[in-house]
Amino acid sequence: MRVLILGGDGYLGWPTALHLSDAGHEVAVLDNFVRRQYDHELGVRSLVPIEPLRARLDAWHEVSGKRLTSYVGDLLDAEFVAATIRGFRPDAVVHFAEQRSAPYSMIDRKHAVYTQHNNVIGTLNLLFAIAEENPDTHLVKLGTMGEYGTPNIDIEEGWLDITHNRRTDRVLYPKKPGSFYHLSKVHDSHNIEFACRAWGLRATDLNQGVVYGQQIPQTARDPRLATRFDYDAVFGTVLNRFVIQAVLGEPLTVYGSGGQVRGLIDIRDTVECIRLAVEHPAEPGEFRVFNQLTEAMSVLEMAKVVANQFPGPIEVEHLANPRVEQASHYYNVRHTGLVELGLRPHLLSDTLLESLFRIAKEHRHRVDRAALRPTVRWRRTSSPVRS
Ligand code: NAD
Ligand code: USQ
Repeated sequence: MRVLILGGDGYLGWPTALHLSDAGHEVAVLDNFVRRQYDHELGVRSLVPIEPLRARLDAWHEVSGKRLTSYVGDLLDAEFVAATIRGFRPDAVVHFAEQRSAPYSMIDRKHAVYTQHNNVIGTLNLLFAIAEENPDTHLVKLGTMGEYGTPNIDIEEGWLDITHNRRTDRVLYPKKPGSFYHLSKVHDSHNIEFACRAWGLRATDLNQGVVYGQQIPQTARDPRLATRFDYDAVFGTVLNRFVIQAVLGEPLTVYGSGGQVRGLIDIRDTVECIRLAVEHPAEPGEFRVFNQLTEAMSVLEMAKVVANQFPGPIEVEHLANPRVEQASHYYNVRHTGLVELGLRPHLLSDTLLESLFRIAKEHRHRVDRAALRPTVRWRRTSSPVRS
């Protein structure tokens, strides 16, 4: 299949491109490198050094004999998006290309507006380009489990059958997201569902949990193929941060009591879920939703898993929670769709974190410890990005 990966220079987009190329698909990547600019803005860098896209593409050609096509440009440029769809004529478009940090979206008004504009308008431009240029294209869109929040009822896969005053209907599952970033994903989901209904587009919305890990077999084939590994309080995700904090001998920063539960997924399962979604497209007019997580765990349990596996003493520090989130709550998520398509998950409980500790150790000299402490506070309308 011909697959276009939007955000193909990012943490997840790059390994996904290699995984799909290795599986025999004809792959193109598109990116505007804005993620590399956020690093400059925040004064941080990926723990593992990453090559420029051009060097990555050459390295993949050298080790695999396969070439990926690249498109450099912005999803906010509607003509560029349309021309890319017209030129590459993808069977599937995998859309990772959004500002994806909740703390970044909560820095201040400017960052909130940027996040929603970039994400919502970029996705709208894409929907119009697909509808006008190649409406049979299957859109595989990265959503997030955070769209649902933490409701006191079971979380279904995107849709909910409800009976109200003796009448029954199937509605999009109610959303209660916890940041302006997570809200941007809710807005996207509604726009995509409408485009499926109005124009007969086919789409799969993947509500993914928090990703951990840094390597997949394809990126491990050459150091020039490495993907990024973020540890800072704005872009680092919780488990990756705990691993790096452990290696540095820093306390694991649990926000609040750590009772908040989140869905988790190993990066090796992320790329496999995308392959499964691409190879089993939604029907024309269908807005299909999968919950892309493999297990759910409280933040304190995650800290305990890291502490138990780390071969040294670990301190857990409970910080006053900078976010607004429920400290203890019900959490029960259905996530059977991808397993039915053939996913065989790597569970954290069974995975050795040893290789992640090794990667973190190798690059620990690149860490800026000051960037580990959270400074963005949800209850304020403006926060500094450094303490
Ligand atoms: P990332 O920031 O590393 O990658 C996103 C890429 O998209 C970057 O390379 C960036 O330059 C590019 N991009 C952003 N806006 C663009 C635009 N307007 N035009 C062109 N390119 C643009 O993020 P990631 O961690 O790889 O996440 C990818 C997707 O998966 C995001 O949509 C995110 O919301 C979702 N997701 C991530 C996680 C996680 O834990 N990392 C979990 C659930 C969902
Ligand atoms: N947390 C800590 N300590 C830390 C960092 C985080 O306790 O040092 C807690 C947070 O309070 C939160 C949880 O860990 O309860 C997850 O935080 P996170 O920063 O790892 O993840 P989040 O902000 O939710 O965002 C990440 C990705 C985002 C994706 C989302 C999936 O950055 O792109 O959409 O995970 S989900 O969480 O399912 O919405």
